[in-house]
Amino acid sequence: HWERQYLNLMHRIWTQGDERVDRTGIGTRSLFGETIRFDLSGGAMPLLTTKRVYWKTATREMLWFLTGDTNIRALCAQGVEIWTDWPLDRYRRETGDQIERKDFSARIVADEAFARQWGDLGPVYGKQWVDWPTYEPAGEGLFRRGQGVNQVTQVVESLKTNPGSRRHIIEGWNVAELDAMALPPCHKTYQFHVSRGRLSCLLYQRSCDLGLGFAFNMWSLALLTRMVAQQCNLEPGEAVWTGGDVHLYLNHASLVEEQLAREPYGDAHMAILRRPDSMFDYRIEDFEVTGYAPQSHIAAPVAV
Ligand code: UFP
Repeated sequence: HWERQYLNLMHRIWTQGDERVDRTGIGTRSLFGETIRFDLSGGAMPLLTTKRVYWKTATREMLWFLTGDTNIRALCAQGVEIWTDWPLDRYRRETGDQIERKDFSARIVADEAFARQWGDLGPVYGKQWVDWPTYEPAGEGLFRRGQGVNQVTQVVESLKTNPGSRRHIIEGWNVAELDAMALPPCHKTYQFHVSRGRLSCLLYQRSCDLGLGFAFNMWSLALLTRMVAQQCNLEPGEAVWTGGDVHLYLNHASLVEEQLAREPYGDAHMAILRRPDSMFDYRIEDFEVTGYAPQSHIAAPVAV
């Protein structure tokens, strides 16, 4: 079962990882440079079965990235709170108001001006993916903003017209804008590859919280690959996940223990029920997952 790769990696990190103090102050055990592969043939999808993965939440996030939006408002309005902690943290720090997360989220949804002031994450994934900034000379050594680059459109186009290219890349790591982002991109580079009519994608993730983030990141990698494959009339190939600093937080001990005691079983599949006109026309109802019967959810704290 593909999930063995994940459980083995979890075990190796927990028992052999380098223990270090990280940015969050919680502490991690970590290994550097790891790969997990998944074969997407026949519609199979990499959903962990040793705990419930909320794939619809991750899918809503992917659709939100593709809109180019960087404000959490649209996510909160759908009950997706995976990005809420960052703006909430900033709001609490800057105002001293120790508002509850659910109240903060409700206010973001109800109050547009409040959302504009407090809900934006800066130029994170969505912005870089569909509107990477460019500059053009404006005379006297000055520059003005040019037309942004839609990397997603460009990759679909290049896959259709030049499938053999080695340059099919969507990049999130805009060095000049890192400081303005709530969190510098983790899943920073997606490279697509066509071989024998099959589309594969390799994700390079610079930093991975294996206990929480990975399940989402692996699903999203596969989802994006499936969507791009559909748009390019290619069969799904492999999803290849590569992590730089792959870690477990020290406060995830009970998650690790619980999950390593479980046995993976079953294979989830996903159908895309419609062929939307472009990468930007998918809706949550277009995705149907079957054969997913995971073991119960395992809660664990998120490091902000
Ligand atoms: N993280 C993930 N996947 C993501 C994401 C964050 O695993 O998609 F956005 C985790 C990795 C790390 C933390 O534990 O969030 C980011 O911290 P840093 O920027 O210090 O690597």
